[in-house]
Amino acid sequence: MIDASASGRLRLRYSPTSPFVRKVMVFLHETGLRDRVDLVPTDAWSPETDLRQDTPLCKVPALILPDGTVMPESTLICDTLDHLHDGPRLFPEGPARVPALRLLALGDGVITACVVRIIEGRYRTTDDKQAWWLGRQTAAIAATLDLLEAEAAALAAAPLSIGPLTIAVALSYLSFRFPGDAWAETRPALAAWHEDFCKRPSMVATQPPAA
Ligand SMILES: N[C@@H](CCC(=O)N[C@@H](CS)C(=O)NCC(=O)O)C(=O)O
Repeated sequence: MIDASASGRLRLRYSPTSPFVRKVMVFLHETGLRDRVDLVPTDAWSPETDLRQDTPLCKVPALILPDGTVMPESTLICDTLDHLHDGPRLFPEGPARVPALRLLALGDGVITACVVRIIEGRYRTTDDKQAWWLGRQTAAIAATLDLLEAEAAALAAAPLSIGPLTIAVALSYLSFRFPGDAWAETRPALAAWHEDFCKRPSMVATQPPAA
C-alpha cells in the first residue's frame, strides 16, 4: 500500500527550466511543503540520464515518496502533495472544483503546445507537415489566451488553486521560450493578472535561469 503521508523526505526529479516541474515547485511553496522535498537535478534528455531507473516514462517531474514509490505527472504529483499539508486545498472540493480543473487543463494545454513547438523546432527538419503541426500549437496557444483574456476578471477573482497556478506557470513559460510571440501586447487584462501573480513569493522563488 502506498502511504504518501508517511514521515520521511520526498525527492523530486527536477529541472529548473521545465514548466511542469515549475508547476510542482510553485505548488510546494504555496502549500508550505518545500522544505520536505529534496531536489534531484535531472536532465531528462541526456542519453546518460538515470531517470528511467526511477520512471519508465523518463520525464520530469517525478516525485519519489518515502516508501520509494515514484509518482509521475505534474498534476498527480500536486494532487498527492495536496494531501500532505494542513492549509486550504489547492484542488478544491465543491463548486470551486470544476472551474479550477478547467483552468488547470487550459494551462497544461498551453504548456504542452509550447513544449511541442520547442521539440519539433529542435529535432525535425523543415517541411510542410511540420509547419502545419507547429501552426496548430500556435493556434491552440493563441485561442486559449484569447479566451483567458475575455475571462480575466473571473481569473482575478478566483481563489488560489491548481487552476490559476497552472495558468500563471504556462504564461511565464510562453514568455520565457517564445518572447517573440509578445502575447501580453494584445491581452492587457490577462497580462495585468499575470504580472500581479508573478509577484507571489512562490513564483519569484521558482524563476527559471535566463534562456
Ligand atoms: N504530462 C507530463 C509532462 C512532463 C514532460 O513532458 N516533461 C518534459 C520536460 S518539460 C520531459 O521530461 N520530457 C522528456 C521526454 O518527453 O522524453 C507532466 O505533467 O508531468
